[in-house]
Amino acid sequence: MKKIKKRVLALLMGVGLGLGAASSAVAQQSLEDVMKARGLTQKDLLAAAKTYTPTGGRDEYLAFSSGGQSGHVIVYGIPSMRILKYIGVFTPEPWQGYGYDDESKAVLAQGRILGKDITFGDTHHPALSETNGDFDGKYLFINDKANPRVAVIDLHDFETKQIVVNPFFRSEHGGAFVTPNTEYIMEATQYAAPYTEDFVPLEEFNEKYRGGLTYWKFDKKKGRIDLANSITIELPPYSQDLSDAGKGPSMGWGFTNSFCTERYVGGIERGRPPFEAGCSQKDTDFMHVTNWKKAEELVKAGKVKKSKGMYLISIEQAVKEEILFLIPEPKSPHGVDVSPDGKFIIVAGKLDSHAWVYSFDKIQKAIAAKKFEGKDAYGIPIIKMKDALHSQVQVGLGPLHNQYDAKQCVVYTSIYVDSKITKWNYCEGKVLDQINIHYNVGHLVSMEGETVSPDGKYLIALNKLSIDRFNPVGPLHPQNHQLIDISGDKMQLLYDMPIPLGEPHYVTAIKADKLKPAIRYKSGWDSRTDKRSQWRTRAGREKTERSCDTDGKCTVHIYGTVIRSHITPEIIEVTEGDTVSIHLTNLERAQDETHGFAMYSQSVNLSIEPGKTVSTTFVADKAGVYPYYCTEFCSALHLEMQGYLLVKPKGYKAKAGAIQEGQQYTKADYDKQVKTNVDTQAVINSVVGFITSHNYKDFPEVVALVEDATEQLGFADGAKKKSEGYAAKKDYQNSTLWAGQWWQYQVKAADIGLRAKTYLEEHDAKKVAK
Ligand code: K7E
Ligand code: CUA
Repeated sequence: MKKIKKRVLALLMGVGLGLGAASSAVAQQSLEDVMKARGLTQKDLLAAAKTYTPTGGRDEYLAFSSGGQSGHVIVYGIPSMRILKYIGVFTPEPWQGYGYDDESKAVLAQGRILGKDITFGDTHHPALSETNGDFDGKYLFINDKANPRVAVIDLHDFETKQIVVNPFFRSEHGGAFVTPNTEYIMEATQYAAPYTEDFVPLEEFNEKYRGGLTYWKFDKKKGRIDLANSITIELPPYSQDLSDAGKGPSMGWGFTNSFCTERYVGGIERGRPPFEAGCSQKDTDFMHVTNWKKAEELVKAGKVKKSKGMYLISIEQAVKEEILFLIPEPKSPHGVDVSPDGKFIIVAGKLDSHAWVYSFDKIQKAIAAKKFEGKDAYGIPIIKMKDALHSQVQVGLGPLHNQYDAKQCVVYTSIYVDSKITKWNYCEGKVLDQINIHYNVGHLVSMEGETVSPDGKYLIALNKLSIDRFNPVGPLHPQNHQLIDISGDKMQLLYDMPIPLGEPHYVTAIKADKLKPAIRYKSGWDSRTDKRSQWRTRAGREKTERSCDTDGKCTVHIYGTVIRSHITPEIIEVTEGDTVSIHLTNLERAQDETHGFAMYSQSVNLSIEPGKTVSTTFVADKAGVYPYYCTEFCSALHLEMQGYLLVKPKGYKAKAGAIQEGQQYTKADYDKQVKTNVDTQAVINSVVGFITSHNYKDFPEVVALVEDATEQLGFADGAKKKSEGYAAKKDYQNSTLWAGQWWQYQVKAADIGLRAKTYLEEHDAKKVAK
């Protein structure tokens, strides 16, 4: 205690730590010295200069990466490649309390399948919401391949708000892809399965197994997917793969790849050739062309029946209404990507060395003229490849995905087998440049490359293998994202970033200034439903309510608060067998003042950001003592942010007598504490003097800090009055303790004031006449 006081006071007095000497020693080292010592070339230095972001610096773009098997989303900055956040989506994430508080458990519960909790997701493709074909920075969607689900993340707070389960599919891959005004989110199956929940033998694969494509309706006002107005188009049991939505002239249409149009069913253990052989026999597979605008009109005209809560268009109806067509595409294709102007669709065939460029105009002409080469086994008209193709370009062995540049007609294709990126011109069919990748690149992403106006600038290769790029950490290697400068004619590799969290199939990158995330919640906010929480409470209104039903089952609701640095209540008493619901509201208004809440043996960890109200509910089924505490180091007295849940045995009779303090205080103790407080106040006043004598109002960050400090000083004043009240009654025990609390608030105010002072100094604030 004494030591802390001394240290804080030393800081307040501005005692230096001798950093000046150390920094001058660093300055004596020249750039050449460092290059020599670390074996760096001029090229390395240039790359470093293009990515290095000095302290306090910001990134130009933010990337949202799939977290693969982790079921999360990873957020990082470009070009610094610094990871900023993992967002819990399909999987619990304790730091955010995701899956540990009642509110987020309800979100995860939306993703239950066949009555089971699914606490894992295989995330593949994140997609940002769009307005007029451009990213608007409002929402992010991501799919789960293992369980056919799509999640909605609100970029106002970077939290998962909704999970929807596809009622027809048993797996999916072709999601999430949005239409140009986020009217719909596309999600296509991968492995065909019956639409019914019963057993269907594989002998009936062709007749009863089905693929499909769901257009999930997005309600932009509510920020939620609207199942009741979503549309599923039944598709043949081909393995549908990725999708993309048309734009510009192709607005209203969607494009979905497929593989295994052979409809082969394996059985290696029965002596049958495996799936991989049977699914790659034909020279071509099918691109599915769907007209969602027309499907929507059919729905509006009342022509589409509902099934499992949404609209379902059968293959038969889709053919009859001319909203579904097929076009042959290169064998076992992967990416399908619509050009920024909406005129071309590029498909890369994994088992081919070509990228195929289709012309939307030609596709439309063939449809208008009803010029088809025939029908597939399900009666779907097939447009002749030659009638739809613009060109075929040799880009390398095993092309997978495509991303567009800001430069006209320029596209980048990931070449998996050759471990390369190929830059080429799709209008003229000409390869422009190639760069080696380490190794086996899957997806690639350029800045806003999926929109009507790509920014170019950077490209990231998302590699399947990292092999020798990093320090070895055991047989399971990190993933490798490689940053490439594409601003010039030649691509330049800038940086390798290891990602230690699942296979990040796809990334989408947005201009950072389009995002406007909140700093705090409105007070008493349930962030998962985006409404004021029914469990919120305010300072001084904390309460405990216990109610029992006729069977004698009791529930205790605790309406509590957290603020630097105490949890109210600090002592909770319940009886064995009670259901306990603790609801905590963070009263802080200051930036970054999150408190946590963890408790012994209950698997509870809450993250309570400023303004938020979160709850945890459990049955106190065993009598005992359960300490709880704050898990965020929120102030110097953070360790003291603690409390006890006391679970009393049934029928327990309280013992007589009060809680005995370990220390007894006298008038001398009281006087000493008051003197410290008076001295501290003098220092605070000098810091306040410094701040107010400068143009601090020109710095919103400092204004916020000053507001916070003022609030702390208000609390200090309250404690001071209590302390003086007890002193007047000569109760030096309570007067000393409250004087201590008064000092705690002063320390917090001083801490904040110093942060404000440092900020002003670092930003060369001007002195102003008062
Ligand atoms: Cu891994 Cu888009 Cu799922 Cu390709 S996907 S690599
Ligand atoms: Cu709140 Cu530590």
